[in-house]
Amino acid sequence: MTALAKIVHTAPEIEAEPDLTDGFHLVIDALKLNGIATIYGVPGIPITDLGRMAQAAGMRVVSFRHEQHAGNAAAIAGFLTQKPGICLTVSAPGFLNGLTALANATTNCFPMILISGSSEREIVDLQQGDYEEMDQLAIAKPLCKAAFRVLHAADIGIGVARAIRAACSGRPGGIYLDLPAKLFSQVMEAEAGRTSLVKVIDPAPAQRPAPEAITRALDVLKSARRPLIVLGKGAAYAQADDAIRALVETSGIPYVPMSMAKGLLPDTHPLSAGAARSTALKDSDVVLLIGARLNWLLSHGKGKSWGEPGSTKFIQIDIEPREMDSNVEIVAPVVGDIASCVQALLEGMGQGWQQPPADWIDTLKTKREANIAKMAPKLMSNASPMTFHAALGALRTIVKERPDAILVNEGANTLDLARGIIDMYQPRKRLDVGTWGIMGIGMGFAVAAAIETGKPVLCVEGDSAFGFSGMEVETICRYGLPICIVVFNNNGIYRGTDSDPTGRDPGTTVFVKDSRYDKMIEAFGGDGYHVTSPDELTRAVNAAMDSGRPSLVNAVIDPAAGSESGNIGSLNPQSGIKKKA
Ligand code: ADP
Ligand code: TPW
Ligand code: MG
Repeated sequence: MTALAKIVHTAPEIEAEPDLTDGFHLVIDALKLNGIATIYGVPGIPITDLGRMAQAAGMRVVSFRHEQHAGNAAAIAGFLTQKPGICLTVSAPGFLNGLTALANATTNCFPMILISGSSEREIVDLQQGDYEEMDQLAIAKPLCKAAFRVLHAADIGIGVARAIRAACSGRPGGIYLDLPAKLFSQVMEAEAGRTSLVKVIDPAPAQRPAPEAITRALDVLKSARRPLIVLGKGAAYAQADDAIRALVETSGIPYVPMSMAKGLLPDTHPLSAGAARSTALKDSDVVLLIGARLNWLLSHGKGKSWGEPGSTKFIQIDIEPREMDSNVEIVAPVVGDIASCVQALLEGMGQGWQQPPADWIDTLKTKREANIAKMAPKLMSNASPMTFHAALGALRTIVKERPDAILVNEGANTLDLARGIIDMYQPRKRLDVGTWGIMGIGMGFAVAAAIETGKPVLCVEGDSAFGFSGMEVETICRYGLPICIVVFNNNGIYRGTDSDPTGRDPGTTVFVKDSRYDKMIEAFGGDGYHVTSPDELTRAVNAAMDSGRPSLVNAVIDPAAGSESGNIGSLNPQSGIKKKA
């Protein structure tokens, strides 16, 4: 329990009053009771003292420069720890700044709680123009998994408990908790306050699959000639690493990891078909999805990427029943938590399990080796300015030598190429733009990754991507975090070669040429490096990571090397108006 407010009496004849507590302390006590040790946020009215008191009570309170980054930090803390990450903001504008992160957390199935102070209900509801007036609860609702407001100090315990359970149980997601300013100063007896708190028991209960769902799934899997497992970030989140590895190895079924599932098994595993992804998807006849949705990232389970219509049967493991049949028919839905479902499949396979046909394994192996061989010379070029491939070839070696470092990655070419080129070796080491392909997660994810895991962090950032959260380098320096940011500086978005056809302004996708992002971190006492070749890049990143200090490497990339929208140029609409010949 934190220090409790005490009424000081000067008149001895008055009977001693009981110890008191208040809304501030109850919020802190409720979080601590539930094992939540860190708050990410931005201070201001009415939550400035909440942050101070939480710090005084031993919580880690990490103050950012913008709420979106604090929110992203909270979201990825949730992904890494299975406990909801907490983001704390002020009312209206701070709340709105945090909301993007809350919505993104919900979209990605990360457990997080956005706690925002808010203005007085009476004034907000009559729209009388309070300081930072906004009906925050109503605005948050459609953008998160659940939203709650607490009006009485005595309800703080139950409010926090509801938020935690809602964030973690079933499909995880973002929760909004609205705390009006008046709540914080409400006083109640300390003992009553203590008993009002709730320690959430089993916040994410196991959800065991129905035995008949397991039998059905195994029957479909046994009928396969060309089976494939797709591992998604739900599988990474579930922390069922040993069971998943056992399932892959016992079944002998090749697998493809989605980007944040990379490293669940090492990308160098003989059954990894990551480097033969297109062939694996197109030619497979039965696909077992584990914590991966058939959304745009898997071409909705149909079309060219999946071969002839109807040629692929899907088995899906997911905790969310409504995910089944979302895009195509799921012939064997397995609803439950991944640990239980994978365990049940393993048990069902038993002794007599038949390995998949050797020709399928060989096809994928041959394709994988051919693709790797085709890529190899590109990764070894020492040309200056660097291509994406050459720079990523250097970073690939560094990650191989430092497999416990966490890789944060965003950009377009910088993202798509890094995902393919940099092998991961351990679970939950690759954090990226996720389901929305959102730019701006970089520094928030990096800060939380460093704080939650204590491991070194390597951020591989497009120059545009970095700009969305770049001011947080000050936060990184202030907390002295072991984060090395590499900015892939190609002078712009996708490429640095665009121009304004009228000649008036810079092109819409280009930035100031030859910018020195390394000087940004130097302004705050971090270490800047400026490199133009893969050898220099290797030396700089190794030095930065050895030092464990906040560092930023400005890596000059050929402005002409990138392609429009990276790998997803086909999603870019084209003008329907044809130019006259
Ligand atoms: P990816 O982008 O890597 O393909 P998605 O975010 O699309 O992954 O899918 C993750 C899926 O994992 C979601 O449908 C979510 O419901 C599911 N999920 C998350 N945690 C669990 C869990 N513990 N057990 C089962 N399913 C889970
Ligand atoms: C919140 C649209 C997708 S990728 C990208 C933008 C602006 C930046 C690409 O340039 P970068 O990478 O980072 O320099 P590179 O290597 O190709 O040069 N706003 C948000 N999210 C998205 N996805 C965008 C805009 C976008
Ligand atoms: Mg760029």
